[in-house]
Amino acid sequence: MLERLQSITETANRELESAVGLEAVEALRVKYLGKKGELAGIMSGMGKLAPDERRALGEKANVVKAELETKISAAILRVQEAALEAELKGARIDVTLPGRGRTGGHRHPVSQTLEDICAVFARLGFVVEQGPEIELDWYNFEALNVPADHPARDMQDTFYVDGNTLQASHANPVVLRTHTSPVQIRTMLNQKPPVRAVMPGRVYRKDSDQTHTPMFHQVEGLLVDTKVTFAELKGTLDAFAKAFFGAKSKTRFRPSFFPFTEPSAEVDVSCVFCSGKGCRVCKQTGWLEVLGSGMVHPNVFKHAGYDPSQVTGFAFGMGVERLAMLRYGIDDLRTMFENDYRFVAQF
Ligand code: 2NL
Repeated sequence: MLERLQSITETANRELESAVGLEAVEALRVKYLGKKGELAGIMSGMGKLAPDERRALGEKANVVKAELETKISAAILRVQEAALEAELKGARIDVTLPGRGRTGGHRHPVSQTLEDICAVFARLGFVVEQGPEIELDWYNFEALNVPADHPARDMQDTFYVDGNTLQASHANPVVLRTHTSPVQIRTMLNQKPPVRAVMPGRVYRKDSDQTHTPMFHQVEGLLVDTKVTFAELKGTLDAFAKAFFGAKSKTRFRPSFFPFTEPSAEVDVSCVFCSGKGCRVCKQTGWLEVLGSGMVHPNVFKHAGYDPSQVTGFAFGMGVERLAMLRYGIDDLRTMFENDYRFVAQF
């Protein structure tokens, strides 16, 4: 029996040394130390032996059992290390690599610019008003004194909403708003003067080329009170330009025309790239066009339920994509609409 115990120990050691994988080691543990294993087999036959033989065998069996347990633990460690080694070699995982950092989200440069424009006007006392992007023709054109034959009303320039494609056959066609001005009409119809508000949002025009997209963003503004003058329009928009483009910016007002304002002016800001010296961006003029503006036309007040003999006001509008491009030095409008994270993350 002692000899058999000795030979079991030797075989077990050999098998444990060459075992590959955790399962093989576990199988050997069951084979030698399990309830029906080799060692248990020897122990069960001990009853037939003489007492001193039994004691000698028992002592030896306990030693062998402890030895096997140690060897099995060592074998488990060995196969686990071998498995990790194989994984590292296969380059499936390199636990020594530093962790990958998480990139935060980014607001789109158009959103940032839109919010910044509104923030400047908020400091000047303007509130933010919003309204529908799908709008009745009346709010978008009629109330704004845009004549029926104005080219902006043409189906080639304006998106007419399904079921309203035959503009002439409908008393009140539905359009995608072409500017945020209808929000100003709605605001005036809903509240008495004074009004001091900016209207940011998406607008839609049937334009698509290098410098125009069918959807873009606008911020318009409206200030109505008694005795509002053109001087206040100039002061307000000059203050905006200095806050948005920098304190050294200058503005210039050029006569212009919009159906909804009279008089009307286009506002230029001294070129942000060359400080007015003349460069490629400002086409050597030293000026960049950034805003349209004017004194609210009396017909617009009438449509909005205000008495033009009692109130005056000024209004203005600007394109957000254009201001974002000037501010961040972006030269291709299309990058704004590609939703490429690598683009967005630069601002
Ligand atoms: C531009 C020009 C402008 C307005 C928008 C406006 C609105 C009402 C009454 C009068 Cl309710 N005017 N809006 C006035 C002048 C210019 O926008 O170039 N926008 C990108």
